[in-house]
Amino acid sequence: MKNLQLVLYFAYFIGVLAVNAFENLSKRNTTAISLSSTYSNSLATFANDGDTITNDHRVCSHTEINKDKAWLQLDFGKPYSINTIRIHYRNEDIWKPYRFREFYIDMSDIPATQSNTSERTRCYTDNTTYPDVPPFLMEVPCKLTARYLIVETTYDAPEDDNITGAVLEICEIEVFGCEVGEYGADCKSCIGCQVCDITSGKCRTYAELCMLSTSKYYILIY
Ligand SMILES: *[C@@H]1O[C@H](CO)[C@@H](O)[C@H](O)[C@H]1NC(C)=O
Ligand SMILES: *[C@@H]1O[C@H](CO)[C@@H](O)[C@H](O)[C@H]1NC(C)=O
Ligand SMILES: *[C@@H]1O[C@H](CO)[C@@H](O)[C@H](O)[C@H]1NC(C)=O
Ligand SMILES: *[C@@H]1O[C@H](CO)[C@@H](O)[C@H](O)[C@H]1NC(C)=O
Ligand SMILES: CC(=O)N[C@H]1CO[C@H](CO)[C@@H](O)[C@@H]1O
Repeated sequence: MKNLQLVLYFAYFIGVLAVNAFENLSKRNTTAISLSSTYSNSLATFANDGDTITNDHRVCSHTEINKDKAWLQLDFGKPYSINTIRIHYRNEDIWKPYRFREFYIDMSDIPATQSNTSERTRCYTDNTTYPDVPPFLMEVPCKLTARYLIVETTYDAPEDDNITGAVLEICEIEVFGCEVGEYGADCKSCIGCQVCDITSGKCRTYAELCMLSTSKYYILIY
């Protein structure tokens, strides 16, 4: 079992190096991270401190209980072009990612405190239904350009006996992308135009970058 875990961890690590040479924007010193509310000492910054431990909620971000909505927001300070997002979710022996069902990810130029979902662009919707749980480690494609990235949920997990409402418990979020006007894993300048598709480098209009999202399938990292 230990060996298997080691092999899987190694495979994951190779995956990180091979697939994601894109810059990890959540760690930039110009990126601000925030939560809709904070449970105990489980601050938003636990989700971008580089610590990817998922089996100890004390080192994860955690929103307050008994709220209708829970979100985690990354403010990049200006629009960036995103390629993929990797989320490490709380996953303890006694507490699986029940509250992670039906989460969604939006991008917007309006912050979460001021926007409703109709003013954002959806890049991912989880459709996990009870009693299944989403994978605690997942990489989601999100090819959009905007200033704010919002992971949000209104889901009320049935496993929460005495607690109602939505809770988010993100242990780490890594966002891989480039400056607007760059593409490819090493973030090269677009050729022959101002803005282009982040993976192919094909010239696009800025409006297209803010609307096109081909994200549908997540990649399991195991
Ligand atoms: C932020 O990061 C950039 C690039 O790594 C660096 O040049 C700059 O000095 C940093 N600024 C602060 C305030 O740490
Ligand atoms: C969302 O915001 C828009 C613009 O402010 C507003 O017109 C609309 O009624 C809002 N929708 C909801 C469901 O609050
Ligand atoms: C839920 O509430 C009941 C009655 O107040 C209490 O006995 C029980 O310990 C609570 N369970 C949890 C998990 O807090
Ligand atoms: C979840 O369902 C919505 C609505 O049917 C769909 O647009 C979306 O692509 C689904 N998400 C995934 C990951 O399949
Ligand atoms: C979780 C985390 O910090 N991931 C990566 C973010 O980006 C930096 C620099 O590119 C990497 O060193 C981290 O491993």
